[in-house]
Amino acid sequence: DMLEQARAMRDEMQRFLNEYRFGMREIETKLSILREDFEQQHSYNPIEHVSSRLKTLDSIAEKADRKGIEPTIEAIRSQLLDIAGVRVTCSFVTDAYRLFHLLAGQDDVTVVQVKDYIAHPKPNGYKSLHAIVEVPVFLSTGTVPVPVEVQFRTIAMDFWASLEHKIYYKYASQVPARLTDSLRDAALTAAELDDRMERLHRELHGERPAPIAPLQLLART
Ligand code: 0O2
Repeated sequence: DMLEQARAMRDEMQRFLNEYRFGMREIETKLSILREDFEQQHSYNPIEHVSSRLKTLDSIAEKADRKGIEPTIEAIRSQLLDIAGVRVTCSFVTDAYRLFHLLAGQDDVTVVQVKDYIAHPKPNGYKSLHAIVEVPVFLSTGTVPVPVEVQFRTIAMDFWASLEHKIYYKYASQVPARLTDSLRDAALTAAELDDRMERLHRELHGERPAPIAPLQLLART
C-alpha cells in the first residue's frame, strides 16, 4: 500500500545518501592521517582546517533539474558528482597541491576530474583546486565506489570565497559592477598575500625563497 511504498522510498533515499556520507568519512580519515603524519615528518601542520558537507535532497533535486539530469537515482549517481564535498584549507598554495597529490596518489583513490582554478581562476577571481575523487566504500551488501568533491584552497582563498558567496546571495546573483570589480581586486590582493606568506615560510624553513611571483598571479584577467 501507499504507506509501505513511502517507507520503501524513504529507506532507499537514506541508503543512497549514506553511501555519500561514508565516502566523505573515508576521505576525512585519509586527510587526518596525512595531516598527522605530515606534522610528525615535517614539524608543521599543512592543513588549517577541513570541513565537509552533504548536499540535501532538495539541493540535489534543484541541481539535477538545473543541469537537465533525469530525476532517477541512477542518473543522479552517475552525473551529479558533488553530493559529498570536503574542503581542505591549507596555509600555503604549495600545500594545497601537495595534499591533492598525496590523496590522489593513494591506491584506492581514483581521480575522476580535476579543475584547477588556482592556475586558472574563474573570471570573478575565484581560486581553489577542485578534484572529484572516487573511493570504495565497504558496505555489508558489497563494495560501492563513491565520488567525493574535494576542494583544496588557502586561508586567503577561503576568506575571499566566503565573502564572495555572501555577496552573491545577498544580491541574488545580480551583483553591482562596483562590487564585482572590488572583489576581483581583492582576489589579487589575496594572491599576493599567499605569495608573500609562502616566501616567508620558506625562509623560516631555510629554503631558498621562491622566485618572484609568476605573472599570472598579478595579471588582471
Ligand atoms: P556549495 O555550497 O559548496 O555546495 P556548478 O557551479 O556547481 O553548477 P560545477 O562544474 O558542478 O558547477 O562546479 P565547480 O565550478 O567545480 O564548483 C562548484 C563548487 O565550487 C561550488 O559548490 C562552490 O563550493 C565552489 N565555487 C565555485 N565557483 C565559486 C565562486 O565563484 N564563488 C564561490 N564562493 N564558490 C565557488 P556549490 O554547489 O555551488 O555550493
